[in-house]
Amino acid sequence: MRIAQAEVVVTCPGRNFVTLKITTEDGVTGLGDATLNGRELAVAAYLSEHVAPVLVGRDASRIEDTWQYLFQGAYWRRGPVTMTAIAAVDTALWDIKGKVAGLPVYQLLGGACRDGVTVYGHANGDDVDELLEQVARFRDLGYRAVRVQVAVPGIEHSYGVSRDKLFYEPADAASPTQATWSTQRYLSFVPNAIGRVREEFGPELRLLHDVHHRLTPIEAARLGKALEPYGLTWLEDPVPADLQEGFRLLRQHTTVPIAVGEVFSSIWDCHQLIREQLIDYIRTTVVHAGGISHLRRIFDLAALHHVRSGSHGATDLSPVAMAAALHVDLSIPNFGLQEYMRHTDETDAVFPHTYRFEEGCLHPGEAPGLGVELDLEAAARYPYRAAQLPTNRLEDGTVHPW
Ligand code: CS2
Ligand code: MG
Repeated sequence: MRIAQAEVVVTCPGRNFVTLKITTEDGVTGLGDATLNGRELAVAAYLSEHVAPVLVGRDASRIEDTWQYLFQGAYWRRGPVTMTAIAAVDTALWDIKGKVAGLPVYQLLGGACRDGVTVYGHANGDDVDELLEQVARFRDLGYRAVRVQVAVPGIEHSYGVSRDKLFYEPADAASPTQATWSTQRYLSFVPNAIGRVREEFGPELRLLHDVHHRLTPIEAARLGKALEPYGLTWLEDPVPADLQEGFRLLRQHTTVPIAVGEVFSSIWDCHQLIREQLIDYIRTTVVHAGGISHLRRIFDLAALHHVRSGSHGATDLSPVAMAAALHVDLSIPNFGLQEYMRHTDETDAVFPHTYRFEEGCLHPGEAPGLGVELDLEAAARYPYRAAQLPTNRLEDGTVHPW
């Protein structure tokens, strides 16, 4: 089963997506998401210039061998662009293997470990009252877990607060939007806001909060302690995770569960966090961390160390990545939670899919492969539009993590 063609499709049905489509000589097709928000064309060029030419003629059934060939063969290892490109190839080959076998990918991964994949949505508000309304809306839609974000008075463009409440798109301009940050204002406002949500919705609804890499370990420890009474499922990206041992300090001070990993591209970015049990949820994704094969490797290491999965699932990951994530989520023993931000109708029309949301859970469906297709005609109606993620500065003008 040789690969006959590998095409890169860039489309913008509301936001940019890069998709790799691999076709075998017998006409079986497989899809892989290759979207890296704000850097889409770098991955598209990596794939079309350097990867597609060496895929043609290779045996499509040799998934692990192809992964190793692309990873070790490039010499320049890791990094988000490389790992997103490899992920797209890996995912597309799993899709093909499933279609050839006539089985959904989760069956090839060992079969279902649960009936559905519990997901969380994003409730956010310009103030606490609007946040409470939005949490109620998500609860009424059937969600059992909700991420809560609120605008902090005095902070312009607070992270996680969106205009359209169902679809969150931070890459909102061709030149990065400028946001501001004040740790003092944030720490003095957010714990009470989350306390109000817990008080209003009772103990059962699972609540999460994303700090988006903005605190130092000791500041994050203060936040963690303040949030302990509200029983969060997780506190996400409390500090930038470049320094893995930085989490030790935070861990010594608080019992709030910690989740990190959406910006990681490999097991080497998180092995210390996992081995030392410095985190509770690893949030690597199928699209940015080397595909289904490498994500499984990370989650297997995590399973040994009491760490659960919590894959990133923002709107800037296409339905192809969402479907692939669901097959992995369904089949691993240490699944924790899956992020689920809905796509626009235009995106869903470009990527028709079999996964469905019911009573707070997603299920990938029973179609062979991933259960997602790419409508090329629809995709062609939405040309690429330059869009970058915001940057962030302190009140005195110093650059700070966004
Ligand atoms: C976020 C993302 O979903 C999340 O947890 O941190 O929205 C992130 O900001 C975007 O994926 C960046 O592209
Ligand atoms: Mg996040």
